[in-house]
Amino acid sequence: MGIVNVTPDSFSDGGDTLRPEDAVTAARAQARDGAAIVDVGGESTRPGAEPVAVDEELRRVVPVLEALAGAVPVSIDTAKAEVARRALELGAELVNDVTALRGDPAMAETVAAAGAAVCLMHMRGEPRTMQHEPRYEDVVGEVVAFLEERLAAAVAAGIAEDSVLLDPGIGFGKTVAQNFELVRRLDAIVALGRPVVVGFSRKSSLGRILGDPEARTGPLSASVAAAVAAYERGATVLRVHDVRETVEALTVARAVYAA
Ligand code: HH2
Repeated sequence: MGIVNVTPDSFSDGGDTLRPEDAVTAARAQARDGAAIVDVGGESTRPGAEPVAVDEELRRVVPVLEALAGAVPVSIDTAKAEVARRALELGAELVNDVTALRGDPAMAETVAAAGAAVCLMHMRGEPRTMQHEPRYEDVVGEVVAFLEERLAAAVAAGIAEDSVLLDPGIGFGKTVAQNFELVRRLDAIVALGRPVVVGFSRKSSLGRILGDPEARTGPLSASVAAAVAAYERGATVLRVHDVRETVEALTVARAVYAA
């Protein structure tokens, strides 16, 4: 899954693809480079991010979705039902909701009515405050219990179980150690029986484990390593900014298994 952020403030690429034509070019390039789907987002969820109004989010993403319709498989990264509905009308196949259907009471019904797929992600708190001393007794157990409950809620709302993907939410209310523990013990999430999405790309835990305690991002090399580690533990969707390098690394990792 490639990432195209149509935002001025995303944590690693804010502003790079804010102009619709730049976002469309980036999405097409990611598809050419091997992305199975491109995740288009108009609101940053970085720690401390301020929410974006629905009109502004639509203004950012709709021209991009219109241009990509029918050409590139698209996922819409939004917590707003109105944005999801418009994106689904324009051909998006998947709603990537970092609130796992908790952010907007109309979201579950919107996804169900369209027969779309949905990614349910674990997040502690909300982006504005989520990194304020995250504490868990057992981070893996709590993430698994949360995802299990959200999967049941999605199915109860009429979303087909087969259409649900689950994501531990790397960096969303977790310490560096907790992020790595979630990848190390990914099998506990895989055991829920749904495809697992992991988004470790460029996240600050990668820069921090490399020795900079103040890092806001992590480098490409570390992002690729994290994607391969997650793949080897059962992740089926890797959400990444650098598609070509990740696809190459995953091709090699897969060849090891095939051999
Ligand atoms: N991470 C980000 C945003 N959306 N969605 C899922 N399912 N999983 C993730 O790990 C995830 C996500 C943060 O990355 P990015 O989109 O590059 O940054 P920003 O939220 O600042 O736009």
